[in-house]
Amino acid sequence: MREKIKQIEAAALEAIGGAQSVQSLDDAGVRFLGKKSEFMELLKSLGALTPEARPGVGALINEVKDKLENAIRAKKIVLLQAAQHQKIEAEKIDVTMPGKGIRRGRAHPISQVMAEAKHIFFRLGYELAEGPDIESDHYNFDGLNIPPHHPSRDMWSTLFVEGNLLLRTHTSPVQIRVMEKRKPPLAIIAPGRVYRRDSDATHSSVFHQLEGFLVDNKVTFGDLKGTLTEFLRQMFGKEKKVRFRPSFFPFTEPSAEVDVECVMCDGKGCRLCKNTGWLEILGSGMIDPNVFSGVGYDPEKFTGFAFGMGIERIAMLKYGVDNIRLFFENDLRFLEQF
Ligand code: 2U9
Repeated sequence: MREKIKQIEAAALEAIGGAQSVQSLDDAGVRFLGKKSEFMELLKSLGALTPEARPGVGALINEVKDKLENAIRAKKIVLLQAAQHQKIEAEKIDVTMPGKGIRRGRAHPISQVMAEAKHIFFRLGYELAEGPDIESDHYNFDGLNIPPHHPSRDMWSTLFVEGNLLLRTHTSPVQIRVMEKRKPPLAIIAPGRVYRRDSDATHSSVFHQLEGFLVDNKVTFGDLKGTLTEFLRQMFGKEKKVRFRPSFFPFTEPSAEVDVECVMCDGKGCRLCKNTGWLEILGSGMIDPNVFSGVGYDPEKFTGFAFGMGIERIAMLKYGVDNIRLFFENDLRFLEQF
């Protein structure tokens, strides 16, 4: 029987020593010391021994049992420590690694130029007015002295919705609506999205305009020149020369286009300015008396100047962008440069 006990002891110590996990250690404990184990069977069979042999064998069984239990406890501590160590290793982070960094967004270049243009006029005392993108032909054309047969009304220039409704081709209707509601003096800017049936490298069928006007008694062409010169100097730089060229628009008389010295060659002549040394930036003029009559203003009593500009065009010239589509493709490699 002693022989048997020693055999079990050896086998159990080997199983405990070889256990690779807490689970297999517990299994070994059950196998060698559990209720149904060979070892416990031996304990039960003590009764079969002679009374003289019984105490000695009993003591040996208890001794071995204690030894095995201690071995299991010790091994358990080793295994738990190893598992803990492994977990810490797996979860270890290197706090000295550089961070991933957060990509910051920014305003779209068109929004940036629009905000800059608006703020120049806000500082000059202008207030903001807005209106609907879908307009009637009355506000988009008639009210602006654009005759029924004017080419800008035809299908190739204007996007019609239905009936007399269309997508506004300029923000001028906003100013008509303001004049219908209010009396001079008025200094208003009307920024917004406009729509035209034409697109190429420098024209998009959706683009942004900023228009504005000043109406009061005794507003002169000199006021127009002073205001727009100041605007262009703030937008393109104080040192830039500005020139006014006669032009024609149905809603202004007289009318002028305003050029700024070329931003790329400083007026020497280059590809951008087509060797003229000048870039056309603005349209402007004194508001036509017919426009005033249309909104119930007495053209003998009031005068005013008006102007309009395309924001995409200004952004293209300011930043040297040669294709308008770049503004609408939302390619981060492009947008991140602004
Ligand atoms: C009212 C009366 C007159 C606004 C004006 C222009 C000249 C002009 C163009 C610039 C480039 C449009 O975006 S663009 O294609 N605009 O040349 N706009 S005067 O005149 C007005 C506006 C409202 C009641």
